[in-house]
Amino acid sequence: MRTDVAQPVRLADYRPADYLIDTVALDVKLHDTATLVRATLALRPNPLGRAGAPLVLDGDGLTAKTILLDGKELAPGAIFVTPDQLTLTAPPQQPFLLEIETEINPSANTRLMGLYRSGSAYCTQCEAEGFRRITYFLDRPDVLSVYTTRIEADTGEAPVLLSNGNKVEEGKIEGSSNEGTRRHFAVWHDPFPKPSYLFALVGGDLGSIHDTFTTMSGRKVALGIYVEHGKEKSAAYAMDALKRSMAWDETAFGREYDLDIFNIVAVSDFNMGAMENKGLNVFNDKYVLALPETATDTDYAQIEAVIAHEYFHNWTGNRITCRDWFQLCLKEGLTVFRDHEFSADQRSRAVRRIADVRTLRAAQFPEDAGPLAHNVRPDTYLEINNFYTATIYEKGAEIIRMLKVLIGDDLFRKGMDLYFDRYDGTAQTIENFIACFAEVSNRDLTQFSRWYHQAGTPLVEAQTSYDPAKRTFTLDLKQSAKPTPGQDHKDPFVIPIELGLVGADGETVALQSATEDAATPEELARGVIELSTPQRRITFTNVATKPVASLLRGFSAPVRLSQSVSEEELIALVAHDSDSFNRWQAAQTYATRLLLRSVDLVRSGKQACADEAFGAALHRAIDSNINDPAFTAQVLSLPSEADIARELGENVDPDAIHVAKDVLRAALGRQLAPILLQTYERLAPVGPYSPDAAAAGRRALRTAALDLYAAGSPADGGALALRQFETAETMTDEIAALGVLTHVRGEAREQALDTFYKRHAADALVVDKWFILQATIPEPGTLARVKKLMEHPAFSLANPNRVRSLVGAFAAGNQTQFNAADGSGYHFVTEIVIGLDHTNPQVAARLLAAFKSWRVLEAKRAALAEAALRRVAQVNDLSPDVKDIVERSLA
Ligand code: B3K
Ligand code: ZN
Repeated sequence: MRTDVAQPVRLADYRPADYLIDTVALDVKLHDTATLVRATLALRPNPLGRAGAPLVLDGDGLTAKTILLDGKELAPGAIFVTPDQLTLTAPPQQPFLLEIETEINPSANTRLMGLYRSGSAYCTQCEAEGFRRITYFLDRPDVLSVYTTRIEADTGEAPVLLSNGNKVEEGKIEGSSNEGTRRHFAVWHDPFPKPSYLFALVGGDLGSIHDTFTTMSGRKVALGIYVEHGKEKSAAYAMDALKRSMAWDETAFGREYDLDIFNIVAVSDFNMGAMENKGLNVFNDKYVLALPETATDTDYAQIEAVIAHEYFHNWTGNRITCRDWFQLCLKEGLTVFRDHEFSADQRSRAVRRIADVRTLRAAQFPEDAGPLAHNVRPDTYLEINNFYTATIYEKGAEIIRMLKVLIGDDLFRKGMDLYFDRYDGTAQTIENFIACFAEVSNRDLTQFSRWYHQAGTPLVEAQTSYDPAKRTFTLDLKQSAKPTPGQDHKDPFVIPIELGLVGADGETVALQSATEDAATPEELARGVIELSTPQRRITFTNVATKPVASLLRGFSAPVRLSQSVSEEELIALVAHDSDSFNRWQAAQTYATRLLLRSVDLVRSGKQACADEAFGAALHRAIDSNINDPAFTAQVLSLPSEADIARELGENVDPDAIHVAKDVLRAALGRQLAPILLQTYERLAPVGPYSPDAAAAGRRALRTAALDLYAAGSPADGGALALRQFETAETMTDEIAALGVLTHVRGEAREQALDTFYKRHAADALVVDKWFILQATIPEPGTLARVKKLMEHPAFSLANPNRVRSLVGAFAAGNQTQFNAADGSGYHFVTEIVIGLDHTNPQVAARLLAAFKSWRVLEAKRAALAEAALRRVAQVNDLSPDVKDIVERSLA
């Protein structure tokens, strides 16, 4: 752990490196406690750097064994070495070679950054600053080098040796017998210059599956996925997703794979989802392994998305990388946008959009509304690992999507082509990226770029009025944004608002506008209004009867929309809007209003309310979307408790929200019982499992129907769930049934949980689902249950997936118990954070971010949350990761 007090890094201080490293030759002798790394770096002064500057290489807890400059030892005074830095005071001003030997202990690496062990395998994670835990280096993304990596290991312990690029040599080491062990080696060469964060190395006794992909120019690429022995079959879907991703990037973006080999390794100890190392992606096994009986449809969809995401990084991230970490969204936002588009093409575009927007609202909106809000392109950071956020990823993707909506599909593709052509092989900035689109579209995108530089979710308020005499329909739009940390004033954003007018009988009203408040012909033709001023009025003409405005279709901008629209009009939109996203949105808006009213009632000691008209609208939605079960399932899923908390925005009482939601679900479940039962029976599984979107959609609707039915009729619903639980052939059906059973207190629940564990005890990823279900039970006994589960042999604080499934799910997915009125939830989570900070600060900091919305809670809870955070802040020797989160949360 670092001992110095971390200083903030500022974008304004960026300057190019003083030296460049053209080639890196690594010789790694794997050993579980004493791995030797010999790095030979070919350095030269950077023409853009300061001539004669000292050479300062980054390290993190390193022990240097030997250091040679052009083959010779350095005189004292010419070199200073600490565990965290290596300085040559007066390095040569022409090319020179620096050889550094370090010894590292992968078994002691609990932070899972740098070289560490997962099970019996050796693996690496270098992004953002993990390479400096392997050797001293210019560990920054704008220093691009060609790597040759020789790995040596015991043949028995690590028969598989992988690194970036192509394998150029391998062999046995003769006479290597050391206590009877045999050693072997492999040499990998990656011809593409890359930053150190994309370096990877894996050694282990792993099983694998192999396939090939022929690129559009006819090159054959060998594909491999490496997994724990015995799990090979579970990697088949990931391989299929990989091949589809490779083909899609060729057609959608003209991007072809560039090496002869593409390997993926799945490991069970991993801080995040996966990592895009050049030619050697390393994955959390959760995003690789799937069989129908172990993985849900959601897991399959996530595997497809993450495999695609990491693969797409090969161009957006690897071939063109980031100049500095402030530009993180250049690769992440763009690559999320690309994986969203891929999933939309592979599945249902509307349903994917709904799912993506749900994620954005659940994860990014609260971040942007709280103390951890930051710009998509930040100006300063204390710990870069804390910036792998929903804002960088999801909002970053939304900005790209808006850009596409604004300039249109063709110019967007032209802009991307120009970006790839112009910047291939370089480390880039957001400005240079945006300039490509400005150039091809001939538009000034300066104001649009504010999306990168102003945090917070803008609010768009829309008022409409109809004048029957003039047959005009007037739309008044207003944008505003609340202050966020460090930003009191916000300049207007460019907000593309896709819209349509829905006539009284559901017909589409043609968009015409010819008054002084006119929309431009281009806006009318495309149905996209640009709101780039604080207010704008648009008058539509020739409107025969009063229409309903369907605004922000497809969620065309990441804003909050407040629209003057009646409940009857919302119901009309649920039935008739030609934009599926807005059909779903209208139902969500209706439910949200209902729930907000209900929360008020509960808090003033009255009964929560329901609404028959809404039930009737849902009934019609089930009937009329009979051919789109995936969509109908989304309509039936009410806003989450966190959604309601966010809408309230202040004085939040999670218990009242929970009661309101329970009452509404129960009422809807009773009102819709016949059609829910009928839907449930109609969609019973037929034939073998297939993970495709259509089949998954049928299962999703069946699950939603069971869930709502059981909310209204717990006894009957429980019986159905039990039957499903006992006969389920897929994890999707099994866990859906267990979810219903888990929400009813009693013996049946405990028995079902027990049975589930016994069935799946051998599969850690399935046991994670068991942890999640229990951690999210919304009743007072849950904290005690979670604490008890921490003693369970299947739980381990050393494994990030386990921590996220039990403690993370409790903190982020159990609104009432994490926010329990006695502060017990806060106390528990902060205790874990403090403990975990010693071993894995990244995971600890992530967990602590669950407090991001503490300021919107009602006063008593807010005070308890603040006290818990203050206790963390007072701990000595906090990691920069946790210190940064706690300080920003309290600021
Ligand atoms: N680039 C990695 C994330 C690295 C996180 C470092 N703390 C995965 C991804 O976004 O594809
Ligand atoms: Zn990424």
